[in-house]
Amino acid sequence: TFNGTWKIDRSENYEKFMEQMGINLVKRKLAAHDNLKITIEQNGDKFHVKESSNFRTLDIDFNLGVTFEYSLADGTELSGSWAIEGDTMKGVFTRKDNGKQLITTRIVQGDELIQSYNYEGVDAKRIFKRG
Ligand code: MYR
Repeated sequence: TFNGTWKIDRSENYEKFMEQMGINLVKRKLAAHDNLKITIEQNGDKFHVKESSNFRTLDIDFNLGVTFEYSLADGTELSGSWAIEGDTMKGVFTRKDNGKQLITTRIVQGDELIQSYNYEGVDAKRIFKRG
C-alpha cells in the first residue's frame, strides 16, 4: 500500500533531470534540498495527496485514470493521470507549455517509496522513507 507519510531521504540524478526540465541553477540548488514530504491516502480509485516542501504545501485529489492538472513548484503546468499497473503507480503527464511528456512511477519497496521520473530521455529517482 502507498498509504502513509513519506519523507524524502535521497535522490538519484535529480539534478540532471531538473536541468533537462529547463530549471535554472539557483532553483535546482534549492530543489535539491526541498525537504519534500508527501502523505498518500488511497481509497479504491480515489487518492488524496498532501505535499509539503520548503516551497509550498498543497492538497491534490485525483482518481485513477482521470486527467487532472498539477503545477510544479516553479509554476510549470502539467496535465495527466495516474494508473496502477501491478504494484506500481504510473503517471503520464504532459507539460502544457511545450507538449512534452513527463513519466513518473511510484513503488513501495521494503520501507521505502521509490518515485522515478523520466523526461526527454533523462531518468531520475527520489527515494522516501516512512516518517
Ligand atoms: C501526486 O500524486 O503527488 C500529484 C501529482 C504528481 C504529478 C507528477 C509529478 C511530477 C513531478 C516532477 C517533479 C520535477 C521537478 C523538476
